[in-house]
Amino acid sequence: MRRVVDVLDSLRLSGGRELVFDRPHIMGILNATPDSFSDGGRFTNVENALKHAEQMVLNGATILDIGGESTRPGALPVSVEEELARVCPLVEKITSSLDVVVSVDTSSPEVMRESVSVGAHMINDVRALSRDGAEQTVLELNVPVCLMHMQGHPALMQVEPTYERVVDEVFSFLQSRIDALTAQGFDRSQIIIDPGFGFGKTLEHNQCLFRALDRFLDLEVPLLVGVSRKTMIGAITRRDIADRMVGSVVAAALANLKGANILRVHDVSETRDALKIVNALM
Ligand code: PT1
Repeated sequence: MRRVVDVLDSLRLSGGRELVFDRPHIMGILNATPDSFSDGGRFTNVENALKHAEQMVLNGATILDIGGESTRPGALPVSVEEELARVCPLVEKITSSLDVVVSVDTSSPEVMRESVSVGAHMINDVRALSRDGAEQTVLELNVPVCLMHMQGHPALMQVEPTYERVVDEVFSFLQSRIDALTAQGFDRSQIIIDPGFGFGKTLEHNQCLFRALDRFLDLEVPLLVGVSRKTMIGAITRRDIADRMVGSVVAAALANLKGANILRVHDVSETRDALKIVNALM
Protein backbone atom coordinates (compact mmCIF):
# COMPACT_ATOMS: atom_id res chain seq x y z
CA MET A 1 0.00 0.00 0.00
CA ARG A 2 1.28 3.44 -0.89
CA ARG A 3 2.10 5.65 2.08
CA VAL A 4 2.03 9.41 2.20
CA VAL A 5 5.59 9.24 3.52
CA ASP A 6 6.65 8.46 -0.04
CA VAL A 7 5.90 12.07 -0.89
CA LEU A 8 5.95 14.21 2.22
CA ASP A 9 7.35 13.19 5.51
CA SER A 10 7.07 15.65 8.35
CA LEU A 11 5.41 18.62 9.99
CA ARG A 12 7.57 21.48 11.23
CA LEU A 13 6.46 22.62 14.65
CA SER A 14 7.42 25.52 16.88
CA GLY A 15 10.61 25.23 18.91
CA GLY A 16 12.37 23.28 16.17
CA ARG A 17 10.17 20.27 16.88
CA GLU A 18 9.23 17.92 14.05
CA LEU A 19 6.55 15.28 13.58
CA VAL A 20 7.85 12.65 11.19
CA PHE A 21 5.37 10.37 9.43
CA ASP A 22 7.65 7.36 9.21
CA ARG A 23 5.12 5.58 11.45
CA PRO A 24 1.55 6.15 12.59
CA HIS A 25 1.05 8.71 15.34
CA ILE A 26 -1.48 8.44 18.13
CA MET A 27 -3.33 11.66 18.97
CA GLY A 28 -4.79 11.29 22.47
CA ILE A 29 -8.08 13.08 23.09
CA LEU A 30 -8.09 15.47 26.02
CA ASN A 31 -11.50 16.99 26.56
CA ALA A 32 -11.69 20.31 28.34
CA THR A 33 -15.49 20.27 28.18
CA PRO A 34 -17.69 19.76 31.25
CA ASP A 35 -20.07 17.59 29.15
CA SER A 36 -17.22 15.71 27.43
CA PHE A 37 -18.81 12.90 25.52
CA SER A 38 -17.25 9.87 27.05
CA ASP A 39 -15.08 10.95 29.95
CA GLY A 40 -18.02 12.40 31.85
CA GLY A 41 -16.23 15.66 32.64
CA ARG A 42 -13.76 13.97 34.94
CA PHE A 43 -10.84 15.82 33.44
CA THR A 44 -12.16 19.33 33.56
CA ASN A 45 -9.85 20.60 36.22
CA VAL A 46 -6.32 21.26 35.17
CA GLU A 47 -4.63 18.88 37.60
CA ASN A 48 -6.75 15.89 36.60
CA ALA A 49 -6.32 16.76 32.94
CA LEU A 50 -2.56 16.92 33.38
CA LYS A 51 -2.56 13.44 34.94
CA HIS A 52 -4.64 12.10 32.09
CA ALA A 53 -2.30 13.79 29.59
CA GLU A 54 0.80 12.30 31.28
CA GLN A 55 -0.74 8.85 31.16
CA MET A 56 -1.55 9.17 27.46
CA VAL A 57 2.02 10.27 26.71
CA LEU A 58 3.43 7.34 28.74
CA ASN A 59 1.11 5.06 26.76
CA GLY A 60 2.44 6.26 23.43
CA ALA A 61 0.53 9.36 22.37
CA THR A 62 2.84 11.70 20.45
CA ILE A 63 0.11 14.32 20.01
CA LEU A 64 -2.57 15.48 22.44
CA ASP A 65 -5.69 17.14 21.08
CA ILE A 66 -7.18 19.61 23.53
CA GLY A 67 -10.73 20.80 22.88
CA GLY A 68 -13.09 23.08 24.79
CA GLU A 69 -16.10 22.75 22.49
CA SER A 70 -18.03 19.51 22.21
CA THR A 71 -18.73 18.74 18.56
CA ARG A 72 -20.54 15.46 19.01
CA PRO A 73 -23.99 15.24 17.41
CA GLY A 74 -26.48 17.56 19.10
CA ALA A 75 -23.84 19.65 20.89
CA LEU A 76 -24.52 23.37 21.17
CA PRO A 77 -21.98 26.12 20.46
CA VAL A 78 -19.91 27.53 23.31
CA SER A 79 -18.93 31.19 23.79
CA VAL A 80 -15.40 32.26 22.88
CA GLU A 81 -14.85 33.36 26.50
CA GLU A 82 -15.86 29.95 27.83
CA GLU A 83 -13.71 28.14 25.28
CA LEU A 84 -10.69 30.31 26.11
CA ALA A 85 -11.18 29.67 29.84
CA ARG A 86 -11.39 25.91 29.32
CA VAL A 87 -8.55 25.48 26.85
CA CYS A 88 -5.77 27.99 27.49
CA PRO A 89 -4.83 27.11 31.09
CA LEU A 90 -4.60 23.46 30.06
CA VAL A 91 -2.51 24.17 26.99
CA GLU A 92 -0.13 26.29 29.04
CA LYS A 93 0.20 23.62 31.75
CA ILE A 94 0.74 20.76 29.32
CA THR A 95 3.16 22.47 26.95
CA SER A 96 5.27 23.55 29.92
CA SER A 97 5.32 20.14 31.62
CA LEU A 98 5.18 17.41 28.94
CA ASP A 99 7.23 16.53 25.88
CA VAL A 100 4.35 16.11 23.44
CA VAL A 101 2.89 17.88 20.44
CA VAL A 102 -0.13 19.90 21.55
CA SER A 103 -2.98 20.33 19.07
CA VAL A 104 -5.92 22.59 19.87
CA ASP A 105 -9.33 21.51 18.59
CA THR A 106 -11.01 24.84 17.86
CA SER A 107 -12.76 26.85 15.13
CA SER A 108 -12.37 30.18 16.89
CA PRO A 109 -9.62 32.60 15.76
CA GLU A 110 -9.31 33.99 19.30
CA VAL A 111 -8.72 30.54 20.76
CA MET A 112 -6.23 29.73 17.97
CA ARG A 113 -4.24 32.88 18.67
CA GLU A 114 -4.29 32.63 22.44
CA SER A 115 -3.51 28.92 22.59
CA VAL A 116 -0.54 29.26 20.22
CA SER A 117 0.71 32.15 22.36
CA VAL A 118 0.74 29.83 25.40
CA GLY A 119 2.58 27.06 23.55
CA ALA A 120 0.18 25.07 21.33
CA HIS A 121 1.95 23.57 18.31
CA MET A 122 -0.90 23.05 15.87
CA ILE A 123 -4.60 23.69 15.19
CA ASN A 124 -7.27 21.07 14.53
CA ASP A 125 -10.40 22.69 13.07
CA VAL A 126 -13.51 20.56 12.47
CA ARG A 127 -14.86 23.54 10.46
CA ALA A 128 -11.76 23.64 8.23
CA LEU A 129 -11.09 27.37 8.91
CA SER A 130 -14.55 28.47 7.72
CA ARG A 131 -15.28 30.89 10.57
CA ASP A 132 -14.67 34.59 9.98
CA GLY A 133 -10.99 35.32 10.51
CA ALA A 134 -9.93 31.69 11.07
CA GLU A 135 -8.10 31.26 7.78
CA GLN A 136 -6.28 34.59 8.14
CA THR A 137 -5.33 33.71 11.71
CA VAL A 138 -3.73 30.38 10.75
CA LEU A 139 -1.90 32.08 7.86
CA GLU A 140 -0.47 34.60 10.33
CA LEU A 141 0.33 32.08 13.07
CA ASN A 142 1.88 29.80 10.42
CA VAL A 143 1.30 26.62 12.44
CA PRO A 144 0.29 23.21 11.04
CA VAL A 145 -3.45 22.77 10.68
CA CYS A 146 -5.85 19.85 10.34
CA LEU A 147 -8.74 20.58 7.95
CA MET A 148 -11.81 18.39 8.55
CA HIS A 149 -14.96 17.87 6.51
CA MET A 150 -18.34 18.38 8.16
CA GLN A 151 -21.80 18.69 6.61
CA GLY A 152 -23.93 21.14 8.61
CA HIS A 153 -23.23 21.99 12.24
CA PRO A 154 -22.94 19.76 15.32
CA ALA A 155 -26.40 20.68 16.66
CA LEU A 156 -28.25 19.42 13.56
CA MET A 157 -25.67 17.59 11.43
CA GLN A 158 -27.13 14.11 12.03
CA VAL A 159 -30.72 15.10 11.23
CA GLU A 160 -30.67 14.23 7.55
CA PRO A 161 -27.19 14.08 6.06
CA THR A 162 -27.42 13.94 2.26
CA TYR A 163 -24.82 13.40 -0.47
CA GLU A 164 -24.96 12.37 -4.10
CA ARG A 165 -21.48 10.87 -3.98
CA VAL A 166 -20.11 11.14 -0.48
CA VAL A 167 -16.48 10.25 -1.25
CA ASP A 168 -16.22 12.63 -4.22
CA GLU A 169 -17.86 15.45 -2.27
CA VAL A 170 -15.64 15.09 0.80
CA PHE A 171 -12.56 14.72 -1.40
CA SER A 172 -13.39 17.84 -3.44
CA PHE A 173 -14.12 19.83 -0.31
CA LEU A 174 -10.77 18.95 1.26
CA GLN A 175 -8.97 19.59 -2.03
CA SER A 176 -10.55 23.04 -2.31
CA ARG A 177 -9.64 23.91 1.28
CA ILE A 178 -6.02 22.84 0.65
CA ASP A 179 -6.00 24.93 -2.56
CA ALA A 180 -7.48 27.98 -0.80
CA LEU A 181 -4.73 27.92 1.82
CA THR A 182 -1.82 27.19 -0.51
CA ALA A 183 -3.00 29.91 -2.93
CA GLN A 184 -2.34 32.35 -0.10
CA GLY A 185 1.18 31.10 0.40
CA PHE A 186 0.54 28.56 3.15
CA ASP A 187 2.96 25.63 2.97
CA ARG A 188 1.19 22.47 1.78
CA SER A 189 3.47 20.36 3.98
CA GLN A 190 1.86 21.99 7.04
CA ILE A 191 -1.65 20.71 6.20
CA ILE A 192 -3.36 17.56 7.50
CA ILE A 193 -6.76 16.38 6.23
CA ASP A 194 -9.59 14.45 7.86
CA PRO A 195 -12.81 13.16 6.23
CA GLY A 196 -14.68 13.81 9.49
CA PHE A 197 -16.29 10.52 10.52
CA GLY A 198 -19.69 11.11 12.13
CA PHE A 199 -19.89 14.77 11.14
CA GLY A 200 -23.08 14.97 9.07
CA LYS A 201 -22.79 11.37 7.85
CA THR A 202 -24.99 8.28 8.14
CA LEU A 203 -23.43 4.90 8.92
CA GLU A 204 -23.49 4.17 5.20
CA HIS A 205 -21.70 7.44 4.41
CA ASN A 206 -19.07 6.63 7.04
CA GLN A 207 -18.61 3.14 5.59
CA CYS A 208 -18.16 4.52 2.04
CA LEU A 209 -15.57 6.99 3.31
CA PHE A 210 -13.70 4.41 5.35
CA ARG A 211 -13.51 1.97 2.46
CA ALA A 212 -12.19 4.80 0.27
CA LEU A 213 -9.68 6.13 2.81
CA ASP A 214 -6.70 5.28 0.61
CA ARG A 215 -8.10 7.62 -2.09
CA PHE A 216 -7.45 10.57 0.21
CA LEU A 217 -3.73 9.80 0.00
CA ASP A 218 -3.91 11.25 -3.53
CA LEU A 219 -4.10 14.68 -1.90
CA GLU A 220 -0.53 14.06 -0.75
CA VAL A 221 -0.90 15.44 2.75
CA PRO A 222 -1.01 13.47 6.01
CA LEU A 223 -4.36 11.85 6.81
CA LEU A 224 -5.99 11.96 10.25
CA VAL A 225 -8.83 9.62 11.24
CA GLY A 226 -11.07 9.91 14.30
CA VAL A 227 -13.62 7.16 14.92
CA SER A 228 -12.98 6.50 18.61
CA ARG A 229 -16.17 5.58 20.53
CA LYS A 230 -18.36 7.20 17.89
CA THR A 231 -21.96 6.31 17.00
CA MET A 232 -20.76 4.41 13.90
CA ILE A 233 -18.78 2.02 16.13
CA GLY A 234 -21.85 1.62 18.36
CA ALA A 235 -24.12 1.05 15.36
CA ILE A 236 -21.89 -1.71 14.00
CA THR A 237 -21.18 -3.48 17.31
CA ARG A 238 -24.49 -2.67 19.04
CA ARG A 239 -22.52 -1.41 22.02
CA ASP A 240 -23.06 1.55 24.33
CA ILE A 241 -20.44 4.25 24.48
CA ALA A 242 -18.70 2.64 27.48
CA ASP A 243 -18.18 -0.62 25.54
CA ARG A 244 -16.80 0.62 22.22
CA MET A 245 -13.09 0.28 22.94
CA VAL A 246 -12.44 -2.94 20.99
CA GLY A 247 -14.45 -1.74 17.99
CA SER A 248 -12.64 1.60 18.05
CA VAL A 249 -9.19 0.03 18.29
CA VAL A 250 -9.85 -2.37 15.40
CA ALA A 251 -11.13 0.52 13.30
CA ALA A 252 -8.00 2.55 14.12
CA ALA A 253 -5.79 -0.37 13.04
CA LEU A 254 -7.74 -0.69 9.78
CA ALA A 255 -7.49 3.05 9.16
CA ASN A 256 -3.74 2.77 9.60
CA LEU A 257 -3.63 -0.12 7.10
CA LYS A 258 -5.48 2.10 4.65
CA GLY A 259 -2.86 4.80 5.07
CA ALA A 260 -3.99 7.04 7.94
CA ASN A 261 -0.98 8.76 9.53
CA ILE A 262 -2.65 10.05 12.70
CA LEU A 263 -5.25 8.21 14.78
CA ARG A 264 -7.32 10.39 17.11
CA VAL A 265 -8.29 8.13 20.02
CA HIS A 266 -9.40 7.85 23.63
CA ASP A 267 -7.73 4.47 24.27
CA VAL A 268 -4.08 5.20 23.64
CA SER A 269 -2.43 2.12 25.13
CA GLU A 270 -4.77 -0.33 23.37
CA THR A 271 -4.39 1.52 20.06
CA ARG A 272 -0.62 1.41 20.38
CA ASP A 273 -0.70 -2.38 20.81
CA ALA A 274 -2.94 -2.70 17.76
CA LEU A 275 -0.62 -0.55 15.65
CA LYS A 276 2.40 -2.57 16.78
CA ILE A 277 0.66 -5.77 15.65
CA VAL A 278 -0.18 -4.23 12.27
CA ASN A 279 3.41 -3.12 11.85
CA ALA A 280 4.86 -6.47 12.88
CA LEU A 281 2.55 -8.76 10.95
CA MET A 282 1.48 -6.97 7.80
C1 PT1 B 1 -12.48 14.06 14.38
C2 PT1 B 1 -12.97 14.73 15.54
C3 PT1 B 1 -12.33 15.95 15.90
N1 PT1 B 1 -13.98 14.25 16.29
C4 PT1 B 1 -10.89 15.77 14.07
N2 PT1 B 1 -11.30 16.44 15.15
C5 PT1 B 1 -14.42 14.96 17.35
N3 PT1 B 1 -9.87 16.27 13.32
C6 PT1 B 1 -13.78 16.16 17.70
C7 PT1 B 1 -20.53 10.32 17.04
O1 PT1 B 1 -20.92 9.99 15.90
O2 PT1 B 1 -12.99 12.93 13.95
N4 PT1 B 1 -11.46 14.60 13.67
N5 PT1 B 1 -12.77 16.63 16.99
C8 PT1 B 1 -15.58 14.43 18.16
N6 PT1 B 1 -16.80 14.59 17.45
C9 PT1 B 1 -17.76 13.57 17.38
C10 PT1 B 1 -18.50 13.41 16.20
C11 PT1 B 1 -17.94 12.71 18.44
C12 PT1 B 1 -19.41 12.36 16.09
C13 PT1 B 1 -18.85 11.67 18.35
C14 PT1 B 1 -19.58 11.47 17.17
O3 PT1 B 1 -20.84 9.70 18.07
